Amino acid sequence: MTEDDNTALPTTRCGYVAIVGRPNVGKSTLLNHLVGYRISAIVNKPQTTRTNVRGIVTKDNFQVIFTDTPGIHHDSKTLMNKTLNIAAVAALDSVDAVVMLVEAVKWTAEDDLVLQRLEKMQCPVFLLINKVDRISEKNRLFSYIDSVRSKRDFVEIMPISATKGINTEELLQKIKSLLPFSEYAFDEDSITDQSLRSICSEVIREQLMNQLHQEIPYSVAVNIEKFTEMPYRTDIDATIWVGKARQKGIVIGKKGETLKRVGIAARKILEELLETKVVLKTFVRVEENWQNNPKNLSDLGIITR
Ligand SMILES: Nc1nc2c(ncn2[C@@H]2O[C@H](COP(=O)(O)OP(=O)(O)OP(=O)(O)O)[C@@H](O)[C@H]2O)c(=O)[nH]1
Ligand SMILES: [Mg+2]
Repeated sequence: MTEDDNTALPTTRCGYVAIVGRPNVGKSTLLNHLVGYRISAIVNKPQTTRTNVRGIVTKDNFQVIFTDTPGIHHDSKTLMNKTLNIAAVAALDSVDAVVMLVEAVKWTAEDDLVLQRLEKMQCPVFLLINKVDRISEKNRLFSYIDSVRSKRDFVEIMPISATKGINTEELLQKIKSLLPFSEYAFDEDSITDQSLRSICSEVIREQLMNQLHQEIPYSVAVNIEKFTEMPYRTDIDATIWVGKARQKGIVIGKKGETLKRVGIAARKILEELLETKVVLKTFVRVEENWQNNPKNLSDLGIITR
């Protein structure tokens, strides 16, 4: 390399980071917090995220492209379950760093499964102990940190809170210091690879998952049939798929109450997101056993190839 080439090195840093962990540990919450936008669905139930979702942070002189992934889990009952695990592992391909999330102060068999998936990774792996805002006895946290130290050679073990933003700025700075010097891969104002249409579909699914119980949250999918942006209004028609005929009545609820609640909550969020009036129409359709149908999964963007 000549001296001239040296002086031509970019002063910016840019790189790719995968966010992985078992279901419900707070991966999507962390992504949304870091980006400062509601990109990924957040629900207090496992297996919320169904596709890899990119969120881009551009700050000072660096850019990080984070990928939020579906929770890595043991269940492989359906083709969708298997696809989620495959997607999470695929996100590890050619990243500059990985952040693995666990929940303070637990360690489960699925956390071990995540570690196994990371076994061959050569890049730095952070262990983030999330939800520390719930831990009042700090000694419990310290002994937990000690107990996880031997699990792998982590570049850093950090207690964080994705909801409260505890240590998240420190995390960004540590990630930054590991990134290669390079031009930005995306425009400075890009924040995601997701279309507005799919972000809106995820808002509706998030509200459905919040309102539904037992196996139903995992049996619904949302397909946007119409998304028409007009100067003062956006019209959205969404079809909610259920996997079995008996689930349709549960989603609609007595006198349509459940679906009405979901519609009101989703519309409120959509109006804030789109900064316009939203007319949301929802329809429920039985798409028998869609979780095992490759065509259905492909239409929903869950199978990408
Ligand atoms: N108290 C507390 N709750 C949190 C924190 N981070 C996330 N949560 C909650 O944990 C639940 C799961 O969060 P998600 O971000 O959907 O978790 P996830 O890891 O993306 O889950 P999957 O997509 O199912 O794999 C939600 O109820 C969040 O509000 C945190 O720092 N503190
Ligand atoms: Mg998620």
